[in-house]
Amino acid sequence: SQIRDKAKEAAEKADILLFILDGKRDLLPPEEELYFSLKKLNKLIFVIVNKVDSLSDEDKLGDHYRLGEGRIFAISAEHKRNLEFLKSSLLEVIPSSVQEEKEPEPLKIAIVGRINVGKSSIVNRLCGEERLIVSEIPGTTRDSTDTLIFRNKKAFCLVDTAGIRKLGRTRDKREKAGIIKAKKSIVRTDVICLIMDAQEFPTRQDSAIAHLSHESGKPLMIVLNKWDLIRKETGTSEDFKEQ
Ligand SMILES: Nc1nc2c(ncn2[C@@H]2O[C@H](COP(=O)(O)OP(=O)(O)OP(=O)(O)O)[C@@H](O)[C@H]2O)c(=O)[nH]1
Ligand SMILES: [Mg+2]
Repeated sequence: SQIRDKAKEAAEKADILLFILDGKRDLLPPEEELYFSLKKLNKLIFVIVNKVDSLSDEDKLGDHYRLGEGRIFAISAEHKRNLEFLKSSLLEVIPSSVQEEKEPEPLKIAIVGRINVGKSSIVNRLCGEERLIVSEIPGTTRDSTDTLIFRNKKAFCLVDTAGIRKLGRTRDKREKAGIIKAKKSIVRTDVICLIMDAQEFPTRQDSAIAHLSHESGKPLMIVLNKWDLIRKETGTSEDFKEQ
C-alpha cells in the first residue's frame, strides 16, 4: 500500500499522467478502478498499452479500449513499436514554453552505501518530503531513482541507489541488477556521497565502495549516518574522524 500511496502522490503532483497497461494480459478490475480514481484528478491521461509487439497483438486488445475514452497507445517498449508516435503526441500537449527552457544540466550526486544505512532517508530529508520508500528491511531500494532538489535557484540531482553488498550474498535477480546499477551510478554522476552507518563503521564493504569512488576520480563526500545511536563523549567525533 506504500507503493500505491506513492503512486497516487506522484499523480497528484503531475500535469500529465501516463497510465501503463500490460497488453499481454486482460485488463484487471483494480486497474480499471485505479484509472477511474485518477480520472477524478481532472488531468490529461495517456493510456498506454505496452508489450504490443506486433499488429496481431494489437488486434487482440479489447477491454483496454474501455479506458482512455477509446484512445489508447499500443506500444512495445522492448521492440520500440509506436514509440515515436507516443513521443510526438506527448510533445503536442506539452506547452512550448516548457520545451524551450534549456536549463543547465543539474549536478548529479550519487547517494551510495551498504544496505540499510539510511540512503533513501537522507534523500527524503534533503528534498523535504517522503519521496522514497524507507524501511528497516534491508534491501528496500531496488533501483536507482533520480530526485531533483533546488538550492539557491540551482538544481541538483540526487541519485538514490540500491544498497551495495556482495553479489554472492543475494539470490534476488532484481537486487543484483540494482547493485550493478548502483556501482554504475558512481561512474555517471559528478559527486559521490558515501553513506555509512556510524554504529558499524567502517566495514570492508564501506572500503570497497570508497575504493570504487576513489578510482572514479570524482569528489567523494563521506557521511556518517545514525549519529543519534552513538554514545557520545567529549572527542567522539574527533575519534571518528581519525578512523
Ligand atoms: N536511528 C536512526 N535510524 C535511521 C537514520 N536514518 C535512517 N534510519 C533508519 O534506518 C532504516 C533504513 O533506512 P533507509 O533509508 O531505508 O536505508 P537505505 O540505505 O535506503 O536502505 P536500502 O535501500 O535497503 O539499501 C530505516 O528504518 C530508517 O528509519 C538515522 O539517522 N538514525
Ligand atoms: Mg533505500
